[in-house]
Amino acid sequence: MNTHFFVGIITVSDTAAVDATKDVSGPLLQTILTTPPTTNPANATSQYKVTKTIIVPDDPNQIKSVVGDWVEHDALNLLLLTGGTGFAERDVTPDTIGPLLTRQTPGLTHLMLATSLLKTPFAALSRPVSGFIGKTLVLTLPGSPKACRENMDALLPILPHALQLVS
Ligand code: MTE
Ligand code: CU1
Repeated sequence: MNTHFFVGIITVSDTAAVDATKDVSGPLLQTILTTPPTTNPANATSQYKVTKTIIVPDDPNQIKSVVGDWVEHDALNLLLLTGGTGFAERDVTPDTIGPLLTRQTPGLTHLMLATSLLKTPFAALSRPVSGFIGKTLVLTLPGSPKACRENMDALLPILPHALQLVS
């Protein structure tokens, strides 16, 4: 089956919000999702179209406003956020997204943490949440490119099936 999934990517970072060239993880996530099947077998039966990208500072109101706008107007199948999942005071991404979710997907959160912990114990310092806002699947990834890569390695094989179930 050939399916198209529409994707939005939000980079949450005070640093990248003032200097977009500091955003490595946002573009990396886009590259991972749109890498052709020959080099990324997990993408073989699906095609991701990244239709929305933005950088916002670690600010709950700005995160909420973008997520609300995109979910309402852009019919996204998947919404990825990267950054702001840690223990610092300004890390507010999961706390902002959590209350917006209409259905939790604890299995996906578990998958992200379990596979990440096999790579590094520092994965315990991320506080990811995941779930649906309506029909949009929302995942909060850590900020580092390495962490994004490791999380996507775990998620990519199951994402098409997950997204097909609700589309
Ligand atoms: N997860 C994976 N898979 N690989 C990593 O290197 N780094 C951790 C963690 N999750 C890491 C990871 C570290 S060091 C931190 S501080 C937290 O993610 C939070 O990152 P964030 O605040 O940038 O979201
Ligand atoms: Cu860290």
